[in-house]
Amino acid sequence: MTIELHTWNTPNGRKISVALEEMGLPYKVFPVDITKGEQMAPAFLAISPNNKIPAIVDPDGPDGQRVSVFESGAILLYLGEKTGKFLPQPLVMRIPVLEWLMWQMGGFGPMPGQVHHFLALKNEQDRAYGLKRYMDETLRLYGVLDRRLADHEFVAGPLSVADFAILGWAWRHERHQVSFDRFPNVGRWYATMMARPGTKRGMEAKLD
Ligand SMILES: N[C@@H](CCC(=O)N[C@@H](CS)C(=O)NCC(=O)O)C(=O)O
Repeated sequence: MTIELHTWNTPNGRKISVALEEMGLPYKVFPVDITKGEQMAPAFLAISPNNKIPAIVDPDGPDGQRVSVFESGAILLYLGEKTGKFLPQPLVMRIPVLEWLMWQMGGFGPMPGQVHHFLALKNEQDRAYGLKRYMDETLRLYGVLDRRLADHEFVAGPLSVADFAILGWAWRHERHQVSFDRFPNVGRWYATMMARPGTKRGMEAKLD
């Protein structure tokens, strides 16, 4: 049955369209225009109480029950559990997936997101401190990822939902003004990911 994807054309939204495409799950996009405040509509808040995209509704959830899920990390884990894809069962293999997924959710997203915010400010005084703080942290995180990918093809061993999560933000590297010249292993991983047909479809899906 078709999954409803309530989303917008943003890094957190792209994680889920990529995952759905890679998993071969049928889905229908329900755009939530966050530039017009549609994330505050009561019908959306009923499935996403934190008023942020993405959220999904699966009419064929556990025990055939309709279920909704918000928070992109929770959605990725749900879809991985549902399909048995990109989320290994053995705990020893699942640990790095959880680690790198949480790493993305806690840092490699919130930090470049702040860079996007401060870059857009006009007032130099308002801009300078925030931009330095969040750019330094964003570059540190890219360094962490680059070291990890130096001896791993994908971030958590086999391709996993953690790669989809990180890709959503790496996809916006030009917007947060990070060049892969400084992070060649990230560049290699990014090219591999973006060449995958499923990932490509997820990146090109119309979300707005
Ligand atoms: N931790 C959340 C973050 C989601 C998020 O920040 N979504 C942004 C777009 S990328 C949003 O909906 N912003 C609207 C708002 O803040 O009102 C997740 O990963 O799902």
